[in-house]
Amino acid sequence: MDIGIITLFPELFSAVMQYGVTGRTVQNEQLNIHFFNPRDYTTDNRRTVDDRPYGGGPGMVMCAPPLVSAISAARKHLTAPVHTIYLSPQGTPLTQERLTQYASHTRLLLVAGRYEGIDERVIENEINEEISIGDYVLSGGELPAMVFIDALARLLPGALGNDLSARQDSFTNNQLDYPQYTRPAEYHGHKVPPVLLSGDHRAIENWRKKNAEQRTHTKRPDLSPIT
Ligand code: 4F9
Repeated sequence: MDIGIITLFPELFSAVMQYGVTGRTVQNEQLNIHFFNPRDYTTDNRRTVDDRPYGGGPGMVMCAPPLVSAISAARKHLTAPVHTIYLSPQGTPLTQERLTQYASHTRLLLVAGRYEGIDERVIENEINEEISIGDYVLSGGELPAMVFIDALARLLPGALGNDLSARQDSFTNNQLDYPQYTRPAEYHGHKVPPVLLSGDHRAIENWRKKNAEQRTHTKRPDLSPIT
């Protein structure tokens, strides 16, 4: 899979590119990440990427021309068509279900904004989909883009070394995961539920199913499990 990223701060992405499961997918080239920095597509001596909002008000807005030039360069490099996603609080909430769909796309382009946002005309003309990772405001789209990449990379074939663990994750079937335990079997007087030590696989499966349903109901009553 190829992912292009439009960002003023490509260095931030070392967090996902150099560590853990996501780092391994980059190392294996299951995931190829390509950066395009709008700063590199400016034409003035000061390399300006932002300006004051028309109509007044606080903060700055990312200008269309360097952003669109960076997007065009990315499309050319990735060979169009590329599904282009802008990470923003105005977007559709990201879900595990949507991520499983993106995992079969071969080319994605993520646009990370800074400041108060990007010129609306870029959204109208260049963006296929706006995605939000939650109802809060960050100082830029880079962290949401990294959240997106992390959640996606672990779904790529072979990324986990264990395909079962992806299917049993929280939110698969719109349900939370069951409780997990490991050694020691007793910790400060707290015992692991005995059924998990019983070796009775049917009983264990029933216990996990029941507990996943129970905790989804109590902790996340807004979720409707798919059974
Ligand atoms: C993007 C917040 C996606 C939540 C981008 C400031 C953002 C965001 N989900 N906040 N820039």
